[in-house]
Amino acid sequence: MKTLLMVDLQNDFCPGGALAVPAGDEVIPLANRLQEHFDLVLATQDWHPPDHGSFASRHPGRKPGEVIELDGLQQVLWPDHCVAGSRGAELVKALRRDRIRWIFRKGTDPRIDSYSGFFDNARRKATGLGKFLASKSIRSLTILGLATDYCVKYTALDARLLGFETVVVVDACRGVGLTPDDVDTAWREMRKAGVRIVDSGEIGLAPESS
Ligand code: VGL
Ligand code: ZN
Repeated sequence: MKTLLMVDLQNDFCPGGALAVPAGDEVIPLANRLQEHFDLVLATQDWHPPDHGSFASRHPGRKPGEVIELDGLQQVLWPDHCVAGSRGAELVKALRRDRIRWIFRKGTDPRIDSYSGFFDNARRKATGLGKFLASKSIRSLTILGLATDYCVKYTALDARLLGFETVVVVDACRGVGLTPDDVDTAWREMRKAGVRIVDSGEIGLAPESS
């Protein structure tokens, strides 16, 4: 079954949002078109409590972009974003949603961030995505979304770790780029882990594989 996972296509990651990814909204029309080439469409949603530990506002004297230790892990601090139930946490309105079978929420524990759509950053808790895919005997996964250097990267790396054949659609992703190299480094790390990086033009052209 050809499976598409759309990562964090939420208002807060688009221009005007709390943690705007430059040109993040540009991927939406592509995400809409690509869905038609897949049998199963899934999504992730960053979904934080208002007092989430990744919010700089929870750490007096700290600013977004700084790195602290949170519950034993290195944590980049972010502006308050994707607060559960807020408008910023909603999937982008222009995103076609009628084909989304399930949305996996992550980052719900105030003490730990979760970039990957599979596990939180300490791998203490799973979102259910891995089990869902296993229950349907799905072995390959195509990923797109926001942000290349955080949630897309960690989702793709975990997919590889779990043994999925993993494809990321390069032109359907955009990165945060806290430092200028972050996005290039993310692509390099994904490639090194065996992720196949393709252009949207290559989707739907290949013969049925899974
Ligand atoms: C993300 C930073 C914080 C992402 C989520 O979706 O890439 N980045 N929370
Ligand atoms: Zn977040």
